[in-house]
This record gives sequence, C-alpha cells and structure tokens, in this order.
Amino acid sequence: MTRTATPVSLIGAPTDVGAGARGARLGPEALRIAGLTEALRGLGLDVADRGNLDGPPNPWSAPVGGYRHLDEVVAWNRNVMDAVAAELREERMPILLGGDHCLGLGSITAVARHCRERRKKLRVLWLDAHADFNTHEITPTGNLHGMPVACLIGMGPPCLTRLGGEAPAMQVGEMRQIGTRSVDPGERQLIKQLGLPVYDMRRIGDIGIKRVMEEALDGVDADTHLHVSFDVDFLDPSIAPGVGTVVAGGPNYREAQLAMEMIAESGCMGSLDIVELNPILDRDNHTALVAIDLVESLFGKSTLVRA
Ligand code: 4U7
Ligand code: MN
Ligand code: MN
Ligand code: MN
Repeated sequence: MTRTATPVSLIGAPTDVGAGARGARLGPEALRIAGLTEALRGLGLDVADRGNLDGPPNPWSAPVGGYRHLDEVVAWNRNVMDAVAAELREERMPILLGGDHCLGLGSITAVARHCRERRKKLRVLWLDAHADFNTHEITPTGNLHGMPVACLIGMGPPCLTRLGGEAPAMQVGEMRQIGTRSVDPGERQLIKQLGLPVYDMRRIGDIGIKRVMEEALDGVDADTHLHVSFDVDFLDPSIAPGVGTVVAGGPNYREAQLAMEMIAESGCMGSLDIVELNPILDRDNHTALVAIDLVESLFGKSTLVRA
C-alpha cells in the first residue's frame, strides 16, 4: 500500500422522509459519535467532515399517488446530488451519511454523471436486505426508500428519474445486489423482467460470500468507478438491530467483513453511502459501531495476519 489514498469527505443527510419509521435522521450524528472520523483517520486517511446538509422536515403524511413525501424526497436528493458532485469534482471520495436509502438516488445520480464525464465504467454494489426496486404502481407502502433502484434505471416520476438530466442515470447491468432476502411480489416480477443482477441470501448460502463477491466484482478494473451503497439492514439483525426494516437471515459478521475486505482489495471504490441506520431502534449505539468496523474493512483494514 504505497499509493496515497484518495481523501474522503463525510456528507451528513439527516432525514427519514423516504422511510417508514422515523429515526434515520439521527444516523449521521450516531456515526460521528461512534467515531467514524477517528476510525478513518486511524487508517491514515485524509478526512474532511462537511457537516450536515439542510432540507425539508418530515411531514409524516400519507401517500399521494403512490408516493409518500415526494416533494421532500426530491429536495433532499437534489442537495445530496450537488454535495456528492462537488466532492467528486475535487477528486475526493464522498461518503454519504444517511438518512434513509431514498438518498442513494441523489448520490448515485451524481456518481453516474461523474463516470460519464470521465469516461469511466460504473459498477454499483447494492448491499441491502431489500431490492428497493418498487414503483408507485407496485409499492406496498409508498415509501420512497423502497424505490431508488427503479428510479436510477429510469422507472419513476420524472422529478426523480431526471434529477441529473436525462434518464436513466444508469443501466440495470451496472448494478449488483447482494444480501437480498425481502422482495415484494411486484419487485420480484420486475427483477426477472429486467434481468437485475441479484446475489440473494440463497445464492450466498449456495456458493458462499467469497464467490459471490468475486462474481459481483468481476470486470471491475482500473477504469471502473465502484460505488458501494451500504444499507445497514444488509447485516443480520443479530449484529445490527438499529435499522428501520429488520429482516432475519442476513450475512453474519465475518461474511460481511470478508465482503468489505474484498471490495477494498479491488482498489476501485470511489464513493460510498452508509444509510438506514436508526439509532432510536438501537441499543447503546452498537449498530453504528458495527457499521464503522465494517467501513474500516472497506478502507483496507485487513484480518490477514501476514498482510
Ligand atoms: B430499504 C418495502 F414493502 N419493500 O417498499 C417497501 F417491505 O432502503 C421495504 O431497503 C423497503 O430499507 C425497504 O416499503 C427500503 C416493504
Ligand atoms: Mn435500502
Ligand atoms: Mn434495506
Ligand atoms: Mn472517480
């Protein structure tokens, strides 16, 4: 490791306008208090904390036309997109501290545009218990944190699909979903129809996390910008209970850690979201500490003794 690492910038987006439970708005502070900056500096990284973005409050109202809080979600995502784009322009690695996962839309829209400008290939790893592939027609809840993937590939309201200009922001083939285990009936159909690449928990059980990650990272090279969208509910709730939508049967600590180590070894991670952490549902901020441990692995902390 003689290469100087890219400097990183933390961007807080304290909102839960896209979620079904309130509390993810406290995610950025929970990560700071658990020591995220210090952990990254401990790995020798240059870390700038840009503080928190501003945006509208959570109206906590019912869905309209299949969407909850659409205007607020648009406003937050615009701010996230602009902040992420500003860091990429300065050759820094943006780390989005959510906030709920609707913000992945703004973050990845900025990343995808950056890739087009720099003629880089894009690969998005979506680490999540859920597919987040709903549309207003098939969503069981209207919550927009369940729709960012559909919006990114051009399915959704123009105010979201065209956030960064022309839709779609990215192609289905540029994404790999990992850890999936809760998919709604409409999503399941859409995944099949559009061929979204999914490494669900069954696949992880069948071939193991090591092979899954080898396949998910296949083709990633020096010309690739790798974006990691880490929904903390990816993890098994026994190690990460502090999230709004827990689903049993997720990766255990070591499986998650190996996944992160393998991403670090690719040397291609260019941006990261840490989303859906909900300290209100946590005990002693423990889930934030686990998330930070795993983020350290993403940045090269290794369990190899003879590294
Ligand atoms: B998350 C859900 F119905 N699919 O759309 C929905 F089960 O960002 C949950 O992955 C979405 O945490 C979870 O509301 C969104 C539900
Ligand atoms: Mn998600
Ligand atoms: Mn999820
Ligand atoms: Mn880049």
